[in-house]
Formats: sequence, structure tokens, C-alpha cells
Amino acid sequence: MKNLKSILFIVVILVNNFVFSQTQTLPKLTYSYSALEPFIDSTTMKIHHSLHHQAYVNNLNKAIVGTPLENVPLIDIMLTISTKPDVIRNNSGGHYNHSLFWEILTPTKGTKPSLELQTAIEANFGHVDSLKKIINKAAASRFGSGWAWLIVTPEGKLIVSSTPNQDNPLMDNVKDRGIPIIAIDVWEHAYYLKYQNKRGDYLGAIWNIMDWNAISIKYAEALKNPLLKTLTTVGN
Ligand code: MN3
Repeated sequence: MKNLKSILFIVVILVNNFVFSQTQTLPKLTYSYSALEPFIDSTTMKIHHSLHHQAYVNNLNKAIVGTPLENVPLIDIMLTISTKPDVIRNNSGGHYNHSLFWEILTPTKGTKPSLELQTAIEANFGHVDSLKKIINKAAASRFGSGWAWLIVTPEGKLIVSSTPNQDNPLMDNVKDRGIPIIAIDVWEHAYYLKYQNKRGDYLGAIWNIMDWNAISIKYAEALKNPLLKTLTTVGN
């Protein structure tokens, strides 16, 4: 009898998980929370990933589970975000933006842009150092919370942009649209424990842990991605 109860309990859990499946999940990091020290401290990483990012995932799931959006890919949700409630706008952006952010950071020192990306950066900004300055300026001048971006535009060009809150360049309510290949989080939760009000110091430090290998791959993929054409026809 006890065994039967246990089996029933497990079946109920399995059915429950199947019927109410979580469509989005928190991505695992490929490095430890302490790996980006001293540039981003371990406590900030832990809170940022396991609490902030997890909350965006949970709140997004709560908003879409049981609705037709449940089975729509995250990117497709963002492409028509102007028709969605703010809870979906904030949490789909929060999930996507952080997932990209973790992917372009690394504890490995001295990564370099690919020749293809280096050439494009030099053509658009003159030098990699000029690009860093332009991105940091966009990040430093973002009032309140938001993100700075390097994006590939539908024309295949590289531009720097910035968005408030958890908006991003894929969303149809955003002026500068494109596929982002660099994302820098300038919400205070990204740096306050270590840098307090000194956002500029955080922005200076973060280039030490940028993964130019990952960014170069994202650049090559973005140029080939059919999504780029979609961005010219959806939204504005
Ligand atoms: Mn954040």
C-alpha cells in the first residue's frame, strides 16, 4: 500500500511537470561564479545569475504557461513585443539579455576578435579601442537601468546602441534594430556590490573578461542569420 502511494505520488508529479512544463530555463554558466574575479565579484555573479536571471525566467514562464505563447520561441515573442503586455516584455528581455551577457564573458585572458570581426570594427569605428569607448559612452550615459549593445544591423553593419530596462534590439518597439553580439548590463545589480556608484570603473573592468572568440562567432552567425531580414519587415 505504501509502495502504491509512492508510485501514485511520482505519477502525479510527472503528469504535473508534463502538463505545466516550464518552457524557459536558466542557462548554466560555463565558468564558476568566482571565475570572473576580480573584475566581477563572486557574490554579484551568484545573485545576478541564480536570483535575478532566475526570476526573469520564472516570471516569464508564469506569464506564458497555459497561453498560446507557451510554445512560441523566445526570439519570436520579442519580435512582436509591442503587442504583448509589459510583464512579457520585461521578462522575455531579461531572460534573453542575460543569457547573451553570460555567453560573451570569460575568465580566459587575451581573447581576440576574428580577422572578419576586426576588419568590420575597423571599417565602422576605426579601432577596437574606439569601439570600446563608444560602447562605454552609451553604457555610461544610459539613465537608470538598461543595456549597451553592439549590433549587426539588417544591412550587415555594426552599430552601438542602448536600450532602457530589459528592452533589446530584437524588439519591434526599439529604434535601433539588429542582432546583438555584445551586451553590457548597466543595471546597478550588475556592479553595485563591488563598484557602488562608479559605473565607469565597472565599464572599464569588463573589457578584461570579454570573450572575443564568442563575440566573433556571434558576428559570423548574425551575418548568415535569416532573422536579419525579418528585422527589416517586422515592427517599424
Ligand atoms: Mn542584470
